[in-house]
Amino acid sequence: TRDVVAWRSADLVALRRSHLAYRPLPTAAGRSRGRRARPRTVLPGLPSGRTAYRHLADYDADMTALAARDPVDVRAFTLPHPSLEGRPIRAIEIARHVQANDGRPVFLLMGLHHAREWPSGEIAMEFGIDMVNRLLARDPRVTDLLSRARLIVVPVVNPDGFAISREAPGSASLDPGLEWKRKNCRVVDGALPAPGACEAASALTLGTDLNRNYGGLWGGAGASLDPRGDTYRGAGPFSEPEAQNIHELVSSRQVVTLVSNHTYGNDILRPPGVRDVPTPDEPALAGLGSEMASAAPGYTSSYSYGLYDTTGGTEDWTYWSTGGLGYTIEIGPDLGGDGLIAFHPDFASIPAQYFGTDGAGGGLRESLLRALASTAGTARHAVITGAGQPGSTIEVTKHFRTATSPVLDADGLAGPVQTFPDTLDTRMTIPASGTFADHVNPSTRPLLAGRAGRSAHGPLTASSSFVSALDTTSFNGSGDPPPGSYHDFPFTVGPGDDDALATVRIQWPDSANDFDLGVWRKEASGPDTLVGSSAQGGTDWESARVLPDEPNGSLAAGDYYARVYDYDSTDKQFTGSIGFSGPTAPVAPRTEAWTLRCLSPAGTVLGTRSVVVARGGHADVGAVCGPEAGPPVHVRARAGRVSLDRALQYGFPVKVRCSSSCTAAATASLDGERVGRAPATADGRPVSVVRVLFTRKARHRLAHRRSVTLGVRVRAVGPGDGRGTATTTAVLVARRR
Ligand code: 0X9
Ligand code: ZN
Repeated sequence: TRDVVAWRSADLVALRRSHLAYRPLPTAAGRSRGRRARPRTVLPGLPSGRTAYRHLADYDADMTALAARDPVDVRAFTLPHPSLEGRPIRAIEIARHVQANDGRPVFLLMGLHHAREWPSGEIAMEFGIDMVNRLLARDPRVTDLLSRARLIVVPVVNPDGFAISREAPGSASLDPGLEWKRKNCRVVDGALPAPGACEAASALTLGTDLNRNYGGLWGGAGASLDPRGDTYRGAGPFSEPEAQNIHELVSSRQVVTLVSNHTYGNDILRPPGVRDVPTPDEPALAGLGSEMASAAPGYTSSYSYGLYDTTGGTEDWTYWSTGGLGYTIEIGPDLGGDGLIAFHPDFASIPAQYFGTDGAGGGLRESLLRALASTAGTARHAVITGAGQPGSTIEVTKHFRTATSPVLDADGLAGPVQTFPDTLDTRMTIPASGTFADHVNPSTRPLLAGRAGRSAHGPLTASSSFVSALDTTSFNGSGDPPPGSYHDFPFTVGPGDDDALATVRIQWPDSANDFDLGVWRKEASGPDTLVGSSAQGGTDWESARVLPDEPNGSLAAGDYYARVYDYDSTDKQFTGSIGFSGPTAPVAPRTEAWTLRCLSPAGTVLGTRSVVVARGGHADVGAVCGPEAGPPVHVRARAGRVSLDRALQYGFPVKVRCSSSCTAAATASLDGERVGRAPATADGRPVSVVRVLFTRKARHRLAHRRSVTLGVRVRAVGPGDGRGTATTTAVLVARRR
């Protein structure tokens, strides 16, 4: 790209309102210093007593000292992969009696994915020190929380980048511009950096953006393909050891709450990272998001895509693949100027961030305490209880394949999705009491649960196109784009239309030009509503999706317009198209199980269970370590009445009654051949309805039948793995044709 430099240029609030004046991310470093934050005098000192930003060695020393000061409650450890320049990535775990290998839920707090965002590491480290201080002082709230939950702090995810950024000011050997380094030290894809290569001024804009390298949804919108781009996604999903560390950490622990600190913008951001229907966990995610935001003066809780589109961000893997609630906190306000200084303003502003400015006990300290309290409570994760020999291991695992986004090519065209194997594997030891409680994420991945309903879209059913107006003036600034810098292309959605998606795409011949795109809905009164947007830099395309207001609804009827903003164009030429897609048939909700095993200290498998458990739910597996099974379950089943046509499309219900709580699954067969199945129920209630869905083959085979009688077999599993089965028949009759 050219010199289109705008480091999160203007006031973020104004940007948010204008939406599109905002530049996703810069590609080259500005140099000037902005104004300084006002020092606060009335606030207490930070928990560490520090008055200046840490250097990398200070983080190391602080973690070592904490573990030495309170070895009962603090454990320091090193993540599996060293950085590209060979540095260890260190972590501390803080909990009452930290060494006990019990099943307490985990809150993971991280900083410094982005090298220049120094406060992101400070707030993480200070919170860790604060918690240890409070434990040692027997503070009742902190002692209670850390008796029920664990805190893991990884203050410096990207030590190579941070060391460069932190040492650049005032260093004799480093270019001062390196203070604004953002990414890691992947100077050449697939290779380790030659000594000194990452420290060269010319490498400032090279590297992979670790917050675009996570494998879940990797490679989609809001990430760059240019190794010099500020949001460069890297050579492949999890190609960077620094992101892979967090992947492995989160895969080996039950991280039910995750906060990744960044700067700046005073935001608490939650998935999704690109505009879409809300996640299946919107109530829980929004709930904790606002609890955190309301504790810190000036902070607001919002969807991640409200800032701008991202894919391959931390939560795109952690949330969608584990179900752990994940957030990005953008610490600190925009300070104007060239936007750079707000990435690490004067250190004197840090206490105000941590303690809040109103002296009312708020600030990020309180936000993080609320995240810890949410972790300790059981409303937002799942609990598996059971019994077994003390000293045995309870292992909870899941294997699946993680999918990237359809991987975009340099023209922004979607290529195939890539997948890779993923394993979640966590362990605890059964305590002397002989009973255990394992605090885990829900068994069904949100990615799977989110497929329920109508979130997929059919093929393009209609489209129209438009061409550039050639009469705009480039805006290339911040604040509200002035009239004359954009042009509107109207379209309508009729009252009878059943469109589940509209896609507006513009493209232009030369990526030296830069247009942005907004899609607006006209309102009868009041200002129009922005319903879709796309604003990148360095591409020759933008693409915005417009979705219904309700997850399974249709686009609201009305007048819309695509607004094309001339951000920086000399050619003034673009072409655009507006396409509509209809809905696809609803998808039945799916469930997924954890595999729980009890292992003897020697590693012998003593028992295995498949456990389906929802967020906020509880599953008891009974005595899981012995050969003895629980009492058998008596089961009755009855197939509901629905027409064959409907059944082929949506499945048919089977009502199940068990003599105790149970999870039930069913299969349907015709002439001894299986034609459909219902996955296991999630809630373990004695009475439940399972829905049998037909296989694709059976749907074809049965499509023209008048009627069909199926054998239905229900299998149920109750407490202590007690089992039972029942059979019934389902008679399905076609509507008269
Ligand atoms: O772009 C980013 O990575 C974050 N902003 S920053 O200025 N600190 O670089 C925002 C990321 C938000 N999105 C996700 N976490 N998915
Ligand atoms: Zn960041």
